[in-house]
Amino acid sequence: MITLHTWNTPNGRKISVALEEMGLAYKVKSVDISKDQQFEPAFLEISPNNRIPAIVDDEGPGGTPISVFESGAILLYLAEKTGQFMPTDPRGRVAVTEWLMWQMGGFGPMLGQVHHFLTVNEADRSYGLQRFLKETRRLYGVLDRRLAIVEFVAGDVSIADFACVGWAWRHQRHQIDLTEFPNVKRWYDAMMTRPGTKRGFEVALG
Ligand SMILES: N[C@@H](CCC(=O)N[C@@H](CS)C(=O)NCC(=O)O)C(=O)O
Repeated sequence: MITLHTWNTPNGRKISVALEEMGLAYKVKSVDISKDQQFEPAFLEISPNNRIPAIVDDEGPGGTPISVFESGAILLYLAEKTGQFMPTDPRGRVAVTEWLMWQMGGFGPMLGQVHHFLTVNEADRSYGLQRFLKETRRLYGVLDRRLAIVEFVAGDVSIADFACVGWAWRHQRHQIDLTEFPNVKRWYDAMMTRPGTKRGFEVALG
């Protein structure tokens, strides 16, 4: 059994989507980040950076438990464990890894800054909000151009899609109108009609 330590956020949803898509049995342990539960010692033992998500897999390598933190590392672990959503050919693996790293380095951290600056009072937020709104639009443009030539982010459906859809799910919050990015909209709509992805967004995380 896998325990998913998480909260109802884009990074948390990436993993519930992956677990549902892969058909893995798991239970959810909510970590209420609005109450600073991410700083509790028991959680820090499995997630030393005090961020959700993290997983504990009772049946890790060699049949013994393993914990994994960082959503990108979790997605890679689950893909390797199940042999799903990560191609076996080297070129396909490079594409998935590229787009997973692209999400982890930009299409998440930058969008999250928009979410943050929207909570800051107007007098203090102008520079930061404009900077990260611009960067967010640039990243959606990159994704839109990519999705003009491939059906899914790295070709076939992969963990790179699960990583990106977790953040695209919050497009309204970071003030993106998907009709301005038609290829992203086509991909997003396709992802959201997948039964596993739908379940991953519906499951209660806290
Ligand atoms: N790079 C990390 C980022 C995780 C992250 O930022 N999680 C947020 C919620 S989406 C969190 O736990 N925030 C709690 C805090 O800032 O203390 C990952 O992808 O797992």
